[in-house]
Amino acid sequence: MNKIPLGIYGITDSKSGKNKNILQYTEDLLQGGVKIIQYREKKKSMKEKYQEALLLKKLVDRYNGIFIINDHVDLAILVDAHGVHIGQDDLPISFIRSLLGENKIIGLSTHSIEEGKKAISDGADYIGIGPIFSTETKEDVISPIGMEYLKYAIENFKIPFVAIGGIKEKNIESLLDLGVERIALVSELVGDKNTYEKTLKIKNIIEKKIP
Ligand code: TZP
Ligand code: MG
Repeated sequence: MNKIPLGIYGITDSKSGKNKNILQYTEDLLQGGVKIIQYREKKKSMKEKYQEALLLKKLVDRYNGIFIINDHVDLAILVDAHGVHIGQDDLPISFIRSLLGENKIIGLSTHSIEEGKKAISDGADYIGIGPIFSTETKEDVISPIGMEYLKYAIENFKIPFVAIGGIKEKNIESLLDLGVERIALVSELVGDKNTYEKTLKIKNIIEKKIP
């Protein structure tokens, strides 16, 4: 299923949002114009993740947004999320597809042209490409992948891809100028003292380039 919106891809993060309420900052993202939210919480118990994900799904539904669960296919099924986002070490896409069916979204993180091509042939609905710049948000982070893969994806890939990693207000235009249409920003938005204002500002920067 391919309905990955253009523009900002929002992701929850307990590190950047440590002094904030997850429902409040997610609503700020949605009010600021984000149409897709990924629930990505690495350190919480499954019980807590279930409770939060249920509430967030309801919230995102109110904004007609898309709600994606990181890592947990079971949780995605239980809260009727729109899909899951997985990594290279997770179960193969074909297994996850057999659990979720054709109508759910499966996104996969990729770091090289080879991983991108494989994700597409395996049936990913969209891919993440990154980290583009250095980031402290991801704990097991690898160094920035460089621009070659991103440029290759812009020229060749027919499925949606989301650039991620170290993307800030100050470097977003360089990506838009290359032709990137979907951009994940985590600490820049969740970590800002006014997530709503910051999101709106970045949404306006993007919309000048991709109306
Ligand atoms: N995957 C690759 S980089 C990253 C993830 C989840 C973190 C991006 O966070 P930030 O704060 O936008 O650099
Ligand atoms: Mg993962």
